[in-house]
Amino acid sequence: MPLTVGTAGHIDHGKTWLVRALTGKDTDRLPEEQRRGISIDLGYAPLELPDGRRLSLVDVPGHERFVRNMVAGATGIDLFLLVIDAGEGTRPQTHEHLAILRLLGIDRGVVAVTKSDAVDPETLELAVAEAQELVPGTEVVAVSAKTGEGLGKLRAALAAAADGAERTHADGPARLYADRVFSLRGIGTVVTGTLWSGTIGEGDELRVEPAGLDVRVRSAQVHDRTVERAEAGQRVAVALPGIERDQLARGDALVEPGAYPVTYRLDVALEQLTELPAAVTVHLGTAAVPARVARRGRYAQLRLEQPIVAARGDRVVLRAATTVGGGVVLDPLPPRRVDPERLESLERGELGAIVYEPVLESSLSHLGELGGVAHAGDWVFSREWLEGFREDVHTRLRAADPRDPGVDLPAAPWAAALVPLLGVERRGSRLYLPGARPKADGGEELLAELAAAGPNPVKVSDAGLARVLEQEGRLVRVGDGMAVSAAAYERARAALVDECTAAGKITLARFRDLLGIGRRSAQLLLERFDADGLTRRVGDERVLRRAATRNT
Ligand SMILES: Nc1nc2c(ncn2[C@@H]2O[C@H](COP(=O)(O)OP(=O)(O)O)[C@@H](O)[C@H]2O)c(=O)[nH]1
Ligand SMILES: [Mg+2]
Repeated sequence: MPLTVGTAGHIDHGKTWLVRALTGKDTDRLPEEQRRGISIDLGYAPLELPDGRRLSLVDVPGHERFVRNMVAGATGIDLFLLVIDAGEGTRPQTHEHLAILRLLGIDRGVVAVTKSDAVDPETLELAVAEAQELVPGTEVVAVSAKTGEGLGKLRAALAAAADGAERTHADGPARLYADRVFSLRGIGTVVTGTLWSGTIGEGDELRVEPAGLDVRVRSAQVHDRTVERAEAGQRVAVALPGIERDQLARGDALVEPGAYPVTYRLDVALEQLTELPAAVTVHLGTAAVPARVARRGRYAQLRLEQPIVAARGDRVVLRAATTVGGGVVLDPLPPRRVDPERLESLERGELGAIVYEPVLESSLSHLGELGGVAHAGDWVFSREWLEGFREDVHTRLRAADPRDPGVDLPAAPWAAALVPLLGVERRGSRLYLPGARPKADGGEELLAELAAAGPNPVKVSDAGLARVLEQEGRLVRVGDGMAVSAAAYERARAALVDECTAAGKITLARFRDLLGIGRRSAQLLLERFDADGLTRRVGDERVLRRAATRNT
């Protein structure tokens, strides 16, 4: 695929004439063809180089259209051809176009000082020197579209510039910003634009964002020819059957479903041309959206009036009356608060540095590969945070009540996933040091007392001790701060189950008589059976729950 050269320069400085002199194609006539539906290409003209290679020249008529097209399609442009009228020298639009090229990172190209036939040698020399100063490191060639003077040298200069140029189009998922939408009889809605990344071909299922409209590609065309798959960097026309022309507009993006964030906020590293106004128009892809600028030093958050599709690393151009600056997107889905430290890390590419406490990995996938972070399940977090958390848990465990030396599992959604990394033992909703057992001081005395009391619950003065002994399975607590021994509880339970199995039910009085205990004691035990899910009250009687029957 040929590299694309975009023309730039002040109006009437001779861009179109130069393109025609180089290629034989009059790009000014293309819009007309386009209106008549003949071509989908905007001012495209193929240029043969002396060595047989081909470049593709894009010449967009008119300053506003140029700017719009530049800020929109510039990722499809690999090289610039900046045209300066030898008689007029640099003009405001020369500077603005150059600034936009720089903001978009298009730094390779050639400067043509044209209309050399119309000025004296001294003026020409001055114009060339001025151009050289304006764009240091770039070859400047004096030419005339009228006489053909210098055209050979210009071709050679373009060839040299193309030598070092590399396509930087990403391999990522498909993304194309619509620059035109129209309908063709018998085909339906057609969207054109530069394919920023990925490929598009017949049958692909894509989505129009921000609308979230699912579409299916009927066909893809490049330079008016149907292709199997259109590739990144190419200008593509995509036919989308089944959707109406007004469901899509310039600025919308055609993307692989779910692959790109749709956002109202962009955190960017700023490049400023003039004092930044508080309100700007943000240009990203073909979208142009009004926004407020929340600035923090070299960074800013652009708060957009309408959502757009964006990705980390995208370049934006900021315009008010003219171009005021630009930026590189550091985070296309940032938190509302602008955090310069976080943005510094992002700018250095230290994606891991923005992760501290556990966050869902999926919530950061738009930022790219996260390096240097720890994982557990769906969560990512920093090792430093994990160390601190582990230390905190262990400190609290060492300080815990010896009768129940555990701490609660944190209520956070990531807690369960992290337990295996903490060097602790999980028992239900509590965490313990490995092997840690509750200390039951005075337990033997209490147990002896309970054993003597049989099925009669005994008041327990030390509630903590009772809880520990219950966890150890040595007693069972009932209401009123009372307890029975585990053995007595089991005997009472067995008696109840036998009776219910035989009689289908049991009353308080019957249970009391079976065990030979007081009414209050019987009631406490029955309530505990209810709480354990063994029995259910039906009026004055109790029956076994079905689940309980199955288990016995
Ligand atoms: N003498 C002379 N005039 C030129 C040359 N190139 C362009 N022009 C004149 O400049 C006008 C504007 O050129 P054009 O290519 O349309 O400018 P654009 O707006 O930059 O595309 C033309 O109509 C010509 O009159 C040249 O090489 N020599
Ligand atoms: Mg022109």
